[in-house]
Amino acid sequence: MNTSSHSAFRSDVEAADAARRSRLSQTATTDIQRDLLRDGIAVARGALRPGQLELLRQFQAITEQVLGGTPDCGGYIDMHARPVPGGLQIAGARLNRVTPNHGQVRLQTKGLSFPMPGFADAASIPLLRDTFGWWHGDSGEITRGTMEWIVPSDLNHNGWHKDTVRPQLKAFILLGDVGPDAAPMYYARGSHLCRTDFEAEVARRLTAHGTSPDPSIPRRGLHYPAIVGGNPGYLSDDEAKNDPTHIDWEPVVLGGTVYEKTVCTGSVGDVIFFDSCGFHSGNRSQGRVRRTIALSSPSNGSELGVALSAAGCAV
Ligand SMILES: O=C(O)CCC(=O)C(=O)O
Repeated sequence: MNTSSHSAFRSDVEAADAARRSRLSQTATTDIQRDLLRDGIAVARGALRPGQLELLRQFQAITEQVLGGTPDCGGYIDMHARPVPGGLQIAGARLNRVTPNHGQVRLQTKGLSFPMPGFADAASIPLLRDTFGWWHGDSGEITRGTMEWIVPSDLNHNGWHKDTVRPQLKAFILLGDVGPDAAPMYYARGSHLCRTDFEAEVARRLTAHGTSPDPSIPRRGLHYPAIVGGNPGYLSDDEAKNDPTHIDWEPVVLGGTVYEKTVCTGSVGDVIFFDSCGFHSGNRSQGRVRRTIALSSPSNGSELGVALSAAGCAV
């Protein structure tokens, strides 16, 4: 893409985002939807009953057994399994450990050759379908799930960052209780609206570099992306406190702006929806393991497709 088509692309993407926000605010009917638009985050307590999570929780527990115990290091799980009548036959699972250890373990639906037991049932409850459907203007199908464990480590897996410059909905289902010692996520309320110069500056860095590491940005901090060279959506320690030693509910200062924050503690069955173009941060486990599944629907291409076509790009 040359410079002029890149600017045309940006302005079309911005127009598509503004159109989407306007559609969302006109069609919001629930408190969850209104909270999401205002704060960038909304918490639905007790959204899933224990019975609706049983298969997912059993699968997470069996994965731990096959691994030989609760993971003690961050990394990615490869699982070899196949569906058999009435269940799943698991031939083995392996944890590909990361160095340095950041404490985050992931098992992704997209890397499995079989449907993750319980995923479709949990993802199809009306609250999740309706919220994703409202957000994307479609049937609300959730296409991706990442089962996660956050285990104790010396390094935070994810300091303060924006995932994208464009609105993007994610949801966490808590598969176990999450107290302050189990790495609750932090979210800076209102930061998704990109109203301050600093928010705009981080969005500009992300637009310019995408997710490629940008060596011109100082990357200090006791969090994994700062050490391995994460993308410019991550804040360095001069801009944010990336590795708090204890969890608190005080406002947070990011790039000089003070935000109220949401601390994502909760009980099994709670669902936390958030717009990941706002600032959010992982935390280190202070002893207890966090068990969650993160849901998203990244295949939504309709509005981006319109913007790309308008900018003369093949889609
Ligand atoms: O797992 C967490 O606490 C942080 C999640 C996060 O940073 C993300 O989903 O982008």
